Amino acid sequence: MPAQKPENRVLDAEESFPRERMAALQLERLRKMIDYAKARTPFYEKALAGVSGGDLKSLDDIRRLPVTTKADLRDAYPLGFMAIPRHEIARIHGSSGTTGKMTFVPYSKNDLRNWTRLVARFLCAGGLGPGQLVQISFGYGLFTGGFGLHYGVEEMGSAVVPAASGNTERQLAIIRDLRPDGLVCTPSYALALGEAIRAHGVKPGDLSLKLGFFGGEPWTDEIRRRIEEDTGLFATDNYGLSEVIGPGASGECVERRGMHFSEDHFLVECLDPDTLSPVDEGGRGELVITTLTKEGMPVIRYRTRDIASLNRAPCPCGRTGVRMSRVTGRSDDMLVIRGVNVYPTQIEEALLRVREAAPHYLIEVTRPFAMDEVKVKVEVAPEMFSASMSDMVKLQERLAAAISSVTGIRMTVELVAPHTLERFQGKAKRVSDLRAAPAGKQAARPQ
Ligand code: DLL
Repeated sequence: MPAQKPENRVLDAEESFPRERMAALQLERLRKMIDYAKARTPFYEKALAGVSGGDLKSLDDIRRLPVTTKADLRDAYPLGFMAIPRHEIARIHGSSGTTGKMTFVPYSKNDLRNWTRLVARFLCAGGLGPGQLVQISFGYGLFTGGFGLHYGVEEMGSAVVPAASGNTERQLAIIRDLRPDGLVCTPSYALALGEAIRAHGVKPGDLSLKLGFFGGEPWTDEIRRRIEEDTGLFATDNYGLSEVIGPGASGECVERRGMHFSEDHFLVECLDPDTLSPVDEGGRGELVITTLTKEGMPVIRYRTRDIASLNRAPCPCGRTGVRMSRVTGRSDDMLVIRGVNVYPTQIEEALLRVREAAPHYLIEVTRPFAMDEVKVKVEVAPEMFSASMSDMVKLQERLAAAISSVTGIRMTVELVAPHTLERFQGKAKRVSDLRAAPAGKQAARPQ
């Protein structure tokens, strides 16, 4: 049953501001933000020495300011970027990141109000109206997903089932018995839930689910198609990161041609990660985000490490907010294989072109002789699992060819039995990096 496209509705006037009006608002807020951050945080007092907000004559002048990195935040651990007195903190979230120390993010009362509204904006954009019931299967905790979505759903006048993440059988019982209209989780968990729904023999037409709001990690259109096939819902993507707010930085409308940024709260640039100069209009680059209204922890030109492109063309939905493409990867996830840059999402895209492969895979990276070597473990789809050796060899060959056509590189493909790879309840971990394994675990370099 094809997912039904919801009606297009817009929550706030700012979402459809003419671009010039938005640019004027951004410049006014940016100037204030520079002075605010300088006056209240030692980091920006130093980094922005000699600059004041009034010096910026246009938004392009932001390029004269230095960038802020995750390492800068870590150096200021735990709350060195906080710009409000301790008694004004309304909440603290955090992100563990893939490596290293946690980052804590303090919010003021106003920040929480803005955040709630920003989440409601993308929920509305993706089809949620008042009076609906939404199951939130994100973790509730330091991670911004659970609480962020929770208050956004309530802001929309809808109700929440705070299912939190994990316990797939219980999630399915809630879906079956409470009949929610919407589902919120990571795309990889939606995939796992869809798979479990299918395994229970439930047809999408028997489910109540109509809308899915998925985010927190990269995914592809092919994964979206599979989730929709298994569940019958209409799935939209939304993006954000704790350092700038959490979910709610951008989200898809029902056209699903990119995620609209809320530009009244964020100024977004797309830069070449090596030179930090702007990429050509529509080109891929690293998103660099400046918060325009954040009080608790403002960031100026924060390097997200997320690679995507920006599109300023008008959208049929009427929103004018710049649209970002899907994130194709994080610049720190990039693998260099025999000199070629490859992102895990490219490998995913290739695998999912082959119907007999299940959308469950693990990329194992080793560095036996100074170059990255990649082995891709792929589950065979249960209905395709065959005892015939020659069919399996052919499938393996087709997968290797698909990967090679997308990435330009031959990789070793290993087929594994259905349901043998790990399923994820939060963000998926699809790359197993064994390059830093202790000496002796990997082959010695030949002389
Ligand atoms: O993941 C915030 C969030 C929660 C967004 C729920 C959407 C839904 P962090 O844990 O700080 O915050 O991780 C942020 O996750 O820099 C991206 O690399 C990745 N990410 C988030 N959303 C998407 C998305 C939350 N829609 C990091 N597509 C970001 C691709 C995403 N990557």
